Amino acid sequence: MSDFRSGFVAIVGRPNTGKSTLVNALVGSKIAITSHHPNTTRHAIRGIINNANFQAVLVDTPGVHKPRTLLGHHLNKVVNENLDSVDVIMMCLPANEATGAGDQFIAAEIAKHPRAKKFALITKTDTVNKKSLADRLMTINELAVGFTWDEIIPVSAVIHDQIELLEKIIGDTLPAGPAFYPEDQKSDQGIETLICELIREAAMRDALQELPHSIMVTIDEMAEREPNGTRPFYDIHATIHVERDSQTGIILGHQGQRLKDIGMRARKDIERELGARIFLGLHIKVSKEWQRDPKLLERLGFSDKKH
Ligand SMILES: Nc1nc2c(ncn2[C@@H]2O[C@H](COP(=O)(O)OP(=O)(O)OP(=O)(O)O)[C@@H](O)[C@H]2O)c(=O)[nH]1
Ligand SMILES: [Mg+2]
Repeated sequence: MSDFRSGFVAIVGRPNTGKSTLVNALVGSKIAITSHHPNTTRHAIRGIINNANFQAVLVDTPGVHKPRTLLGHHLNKVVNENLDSVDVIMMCLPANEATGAGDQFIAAEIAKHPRAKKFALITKTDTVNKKSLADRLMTINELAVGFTWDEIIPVSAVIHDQIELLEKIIGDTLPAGPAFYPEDQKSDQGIETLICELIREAAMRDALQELPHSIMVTIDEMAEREPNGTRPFYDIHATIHVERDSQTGIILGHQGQRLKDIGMRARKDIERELGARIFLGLHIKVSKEWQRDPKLLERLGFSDKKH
């Protein structure tokens, strides 16, 4: 009998705690966009670790927070739905931040899933010294009320510290079972979604305070050109949606320079992920209050039925 192992691992935590960066490090490929702004991740994204002895399906989730908009409610719902059926729950707690009410809320949610193994990951360990890490360990231990952490593992995705160890622990923890996805697949995300995400990441990068939350990206058209050379060539037209008229100017920048920079950055990332050359045409549109519009949210995949 084969001793192959497989299973689902949910990555949860407050916004900005390093969940997506960690998933990318574990999968070894950029499948989820990251930024220093909270609430970067908006959908549950599956990233797949394919090892000779196991397949782990990591579910990167949106950071849990107090929702202020319909989108915010959907994000929290996505997390809860994803906790129901997983084998392992990993909660990310940054080494350089204290435990807060949000963490207690998440820990209480985790406690409702007795079947799942529970890991606390102290993320961003490169930002603190040994002494603070030891203190942080104590507070994280106390966070588990009504359950105990199966492991508390300090990691740094940025300097790749303890990532291999974490991968090994995940593999050892999963139950016996066959692979869920083909072994060359790294994510469940469609290519068009990934393209939208990479454009959103580029647009978010130097954006100020609340603008990142207002940005949403859709693809208008994507077509492959007649083959001419060794690498495929795609024409892609996408729209960057913002919520207010004033935000159009911010995205455009002086003489359209900011939009050009966004396009250049996104094009590089997309070409790398597609293994193809592309033309990227970016357009800006004001979609007022899209975060509060149930119809628009549903079109974007934030419906009650899907997640
Ligand atoms: N120094 C350091 N920074 C990190 C590390 N991991 C993530 N970060 C930074 O922390 C910020 C947030 O990272 P994300 O991976 O986007 O966090 P997230 O938890 O997915 O955030 P949401 O999707 O908004 O919930 C980014 O600026 C990352 O570069 C780490 O190991 N070390
Ligand atoms: Mg994220």
